[in-house]
Amino acid sequence: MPITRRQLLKESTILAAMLTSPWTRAAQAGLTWCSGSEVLQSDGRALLKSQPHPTINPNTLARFVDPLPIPSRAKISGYRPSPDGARDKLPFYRIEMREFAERLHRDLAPTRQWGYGASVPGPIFETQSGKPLMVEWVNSLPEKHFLPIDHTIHGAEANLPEVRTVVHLHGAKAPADSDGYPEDWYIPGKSATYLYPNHQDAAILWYHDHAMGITRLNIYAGLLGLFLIRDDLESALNLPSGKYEIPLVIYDRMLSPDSQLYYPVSLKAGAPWVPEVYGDTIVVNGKIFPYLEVEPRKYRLRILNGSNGRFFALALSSGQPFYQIGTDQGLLPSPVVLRNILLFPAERADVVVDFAGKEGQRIVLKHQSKEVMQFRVLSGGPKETGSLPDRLRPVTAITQSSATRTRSLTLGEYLDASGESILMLLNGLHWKMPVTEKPVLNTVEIWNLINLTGDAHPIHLHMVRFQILDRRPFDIFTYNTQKQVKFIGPPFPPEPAETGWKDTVRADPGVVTRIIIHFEGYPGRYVWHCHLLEHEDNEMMRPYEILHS
Ligand SMILES: [Cu+2]
Repeated sequence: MPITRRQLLKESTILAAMLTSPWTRAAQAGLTWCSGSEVLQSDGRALLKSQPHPTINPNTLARFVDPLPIPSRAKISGYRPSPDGARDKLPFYRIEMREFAERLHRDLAPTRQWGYGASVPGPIFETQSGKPLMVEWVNSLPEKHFLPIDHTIHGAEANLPEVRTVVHLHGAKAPADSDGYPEDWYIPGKSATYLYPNHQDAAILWYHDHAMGITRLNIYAGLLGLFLIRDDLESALNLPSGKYEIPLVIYDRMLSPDSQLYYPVSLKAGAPWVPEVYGDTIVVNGKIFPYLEVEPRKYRLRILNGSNGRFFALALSSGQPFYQIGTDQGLLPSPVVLRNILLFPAERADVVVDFAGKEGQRIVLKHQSKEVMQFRVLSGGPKETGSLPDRLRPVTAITQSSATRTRSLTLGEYLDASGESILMLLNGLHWKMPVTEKPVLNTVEIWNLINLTGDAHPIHLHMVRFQILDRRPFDIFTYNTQKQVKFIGPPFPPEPAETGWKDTVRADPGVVTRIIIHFEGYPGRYVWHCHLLEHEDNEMMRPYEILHS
C-alpha cells in the first residue's frame, strides 16, 4: 500500500539514527517533525491519504530467480554536422521512447512500461570528456497516458495533450536549448535533437523525462537511463572495468495484482496528486530481486537512485564495506569506506566492492530490512591485479570569499485546512512568477537552502556542479513567526561521501544547507528544483537564469 507520511517519518527516523548528520542533532535538539512552514500543523494532521488499492506484496515473490539485466549500450546511428559550425561531424544517436511490456520478475505477467529504446532503464550512453555528441529524442509513445494525470496541477491542464515528453540529461553542462526545459515538451510523433558538449569531468549522469506537471508519471512509467562520461585521469586509475563494472539503476514501484504499475491517487475527486510515493517493490535494472554472479575480486558499481521519492540506505549482508570513489559529479579526492551508502532520489554513488575471499558466498544488497539483489560469488576467475588507489581526483574547495552573492532560499510546504499537503514552493514562489535567481556566468554564489518542512528534499540545480559547505539546524518556529534564522546548534561539514562535486544536495528538515556554486558553462534559462518528483511536479521547481558576464 502507499506509504503514509507517518511511515515516511518512521523511515526518516531510522535513517536519522544511522547518520551523524545535523538531521539527527536537530531531532535531538527537540525539533519536532512538523510539516508546517507558513502553516503550522502537527504530524497527525499531515497524514497523507490515498485511495486504498490492492498491490502485490513483494515478499510473496521468489527471491533471486532472475539474472540482473545489464542495459545495452546506446548505438551511434551516424554522424551529423556540429550545430556550432565546427568542422568535425559529431556522433549522432536516435533514441525512440516507446511503450512495451516486459516481465519485472519470472513469476509476474509482463508489465506495461515506457522506455527509451523500449527498455527500462534505457540504453547506456558512454562517452569521453570533451567529446560532444548529439541525440534525437523521439516521442513514439501512445496518445493516452496510462498513469493518473492531475489536471489541477500547473502545467498539466486538461486542455493540454496527455502525453508530453522532454528529455533532461541530469548532471550535464549543456547549452540551455539542449537542457530539456520543462515547457519545451513535445507530443507523440515529434522529436527534439540535443547537443551534449561533455566538457566536464568523468561522472555518472542520467537522462530522464522532465515534462511540466507529469515528470513523476513519465519517470515512473520508465523514462530514465544512464549516461557515463569517462576521462584520462579516471582511466589511469585502473578501476575495475568491462564486465567488472556494473551499472545499478535502483527504484521503487507498486504493482497491481495483474502485474501492472500502480501509481497511487488521492482521495480528492478530480485531483489525484499525492505528495509522496513510496513503492514497496524495489527494482534493479528492470528486475525485482535479481542476482548477479561475480568473481572473487573487486567490482565497480555505478549506482543511481531513480526513485520518485524513496531514499536508499544500502548495505551488504556480509557486513563488508563499500569503497565509495565518486559522487554525482565524479570522483572523490580519495575512497571513503562506508557500511551504508545513502542515496536520495537522483543522487549517484560510484563504489568499489571487493568480493575476494568470499568464494561460494551469497551476499545480499539491502536497503534497511528490504532485500534488493544478490551477489553470488563464484569460486574461480582470473587472478586480479592492482589495488584501489589512495588518491583519486583532487577537489579544490571553492573559497567562500570568492562568492559575489549569497541567496537565502526557503523550502516550504503548504497544507489545506484539513492538514493535507497541497503544494511545495521554493522561496514562496510559484513556477510562473518572474525569475528571481539570476546569477552571472563565471561568478560564484552561496545558496542557503532553509528547509521549513518536515521532509528532507534533494535539491538539484541544472547545468552546474557545486560543493556543500555545511548544514546547520535552526529554529523553524522563530523563522515562521519572525522570518529570522535562529541557529540552534553548530554547523556540520558535509558527510565524507559528499566532499566531491555534487549536483543534488539533501536539504534536511529544520536545517540550513549551504552550497557554493561556480556558474561555469552556458548562459540562459535553466531550472532548479526538488528531485522528489511529486514535489517537483507541484511547484517545487523554479526557473533560474544565468546572465552573460
Ligand atoms: Cu521536495
